[in-house]
Amino acid sequence: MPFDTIIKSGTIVTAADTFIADLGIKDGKVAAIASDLSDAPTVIDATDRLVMPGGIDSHVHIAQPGAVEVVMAEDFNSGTQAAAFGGNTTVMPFCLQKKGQSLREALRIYHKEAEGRCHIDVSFHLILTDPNPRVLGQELPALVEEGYTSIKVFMTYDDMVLKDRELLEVMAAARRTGAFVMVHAEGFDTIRFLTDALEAEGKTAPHYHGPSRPAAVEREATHRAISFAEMTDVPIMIVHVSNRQAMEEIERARRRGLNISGETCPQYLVLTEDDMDREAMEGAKFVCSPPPRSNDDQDACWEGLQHGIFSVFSSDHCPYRFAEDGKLTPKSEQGFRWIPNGIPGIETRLPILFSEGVSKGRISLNQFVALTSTNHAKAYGLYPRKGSIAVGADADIVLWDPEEKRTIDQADLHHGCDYTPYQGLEVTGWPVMTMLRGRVVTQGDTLLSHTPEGEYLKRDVSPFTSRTQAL
Ligand code: DUC
Ligand code: ZN
Ligand code: ZN
Repeated sequence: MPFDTIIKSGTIVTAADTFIADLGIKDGKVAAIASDLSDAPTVIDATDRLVMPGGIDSHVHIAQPGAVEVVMAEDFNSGTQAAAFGGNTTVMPFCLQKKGQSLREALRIYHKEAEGRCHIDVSFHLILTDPNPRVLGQELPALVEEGYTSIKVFMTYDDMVLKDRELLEVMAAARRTGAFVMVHAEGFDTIRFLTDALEAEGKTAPHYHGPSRPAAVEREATHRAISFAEMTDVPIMIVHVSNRQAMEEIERARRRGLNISGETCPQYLVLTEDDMDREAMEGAKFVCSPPPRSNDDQDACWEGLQHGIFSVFSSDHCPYRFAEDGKLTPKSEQGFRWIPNGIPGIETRLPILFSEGVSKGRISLNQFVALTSTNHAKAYGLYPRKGSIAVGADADIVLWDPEEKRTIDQADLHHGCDYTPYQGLEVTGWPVMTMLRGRVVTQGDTLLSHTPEGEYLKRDVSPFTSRTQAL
């Protein structure tokens, strides 16, 4: 039999094209795209459905340890299930190196957590918090060779921040090894200075998280990171960009010919600083970094998506329960400084961008696919195996009902968190089936992959960095 499965009469959408066709799947790969396929034991009618490459969420945190009393509300089982229900087939969580720890030891722990628990494919970025000569000179080159081809660095947080010299050393090592650097661009000292000043005035409610790290903090760090990338001649990705000023830094750098990429996230499109100003500790549910900002900043994030300043749209899923082990530790009640930074969003990323973007006419269907799947695969070395619908690619597919109307409700979600910051948001468009390598993982509200079939993905070096190396 030529095919295992045929998806019939769907509207296939890639980053480039939209057309009605049948799609034949064999041995987990797309085997044919044609006008009238037949001969398969399973035929799925996709009339009036969009058939798109499964979402790739290249920025999620799963089972990542935080401060001592805080627990992340997600393991690889719940996180990858929720991702599948949200139309995703690959996620890229972070593997956090603790100070003094080797990268290999950090990876051993994360692989153990993920092994056998993933319902979709997974690949780790490395967070470098201790970039000593052994890490940069020996471990990193070997790990890049082994398919760990991206690293994240932080310009803030007590236990993660890198000094400017360290940032430069990491970027120089990236230049040598081909690792692609993702930057959390907020300045440590500026945040500390403003936080201390706010606390001295008794301003400790969750709402003050925003003023403790205003747009200028992010703009300054973005500018600094871009300048360092220019000096060391490496492409970088500025992640979770929240505002106009930071977006314009990236835009300016790109106009000058620098290979700087940008990422934004749902929270910067549909939440604002006012959400952190809700009664009592409710505002803590929206505390993430960078924080949600103004309506004008939302507009800027849309402009960045529309004009390609941002090439990837990720969730930055970083879930902490609204409970004693998450947002509401005894310390958090003393002041916003102690509220864990991060919100859930792995399951709602695609519906939010589809509804606010495609259904409301802000972006095209093809831009939607590029921003949620294709560009992630390209930037992080998974293309063309992932990120498109093409003969030979993995049959990672989401079937989408563009007309389905839903109101986002925590009761319907599958993540490990006990709330969603998007509660009550009305959306048009919802994933109705997610397939991983030709096998149905979720259909409607049912999980069909009872045995997790997700694989760990080794990645090629990013084409951005391989071009740099070739210079
Ligand atoms: N950075 C992230 O990437 N995620 C959550 C918190 C943070 O600071
Ligand atoms: Zn970050
Ligand atoms: Zn993050």
